[in-house]
Amino acid sequence: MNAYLWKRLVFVMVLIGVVGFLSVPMGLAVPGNSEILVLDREPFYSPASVNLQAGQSIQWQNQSSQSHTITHDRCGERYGCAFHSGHLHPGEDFTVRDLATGTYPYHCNIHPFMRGVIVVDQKPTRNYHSTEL
Ligand SMILES: [Cu+2]
Repeated sequence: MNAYLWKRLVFVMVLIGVVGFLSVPMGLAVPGNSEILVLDREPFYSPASVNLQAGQSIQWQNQSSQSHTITHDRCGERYGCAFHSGHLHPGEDFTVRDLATGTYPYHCNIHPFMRGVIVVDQKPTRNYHSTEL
């Protein structure tokens, strides 16, 4: 192997190493998805409690035989309604993105006994002095 090819090989190996090294922390920072199944039986919203990091989206998939809503509890108040799906028919899904940090209890308007909660935390990479708590 001549010197030129050797240098190219070293360059490529270093590049692969750098990309691999960077992709670990970047992978943690890239928003992911969280899925909740809507079911006919308990816990109805499965899982009923979900923790997200800021920037992640969340999707409900109605796998039950009836229509439901995914309704933030504060939608019954004058302010602060973060999400409301309307009637989600069997087989449909509903996605919420960019929820602010906080705790979001929600329910089904049609079946109020169906309850769940979403907790959105700060990204762990930030050194953050909370003013919201
Ligand atoms: Cu329902």
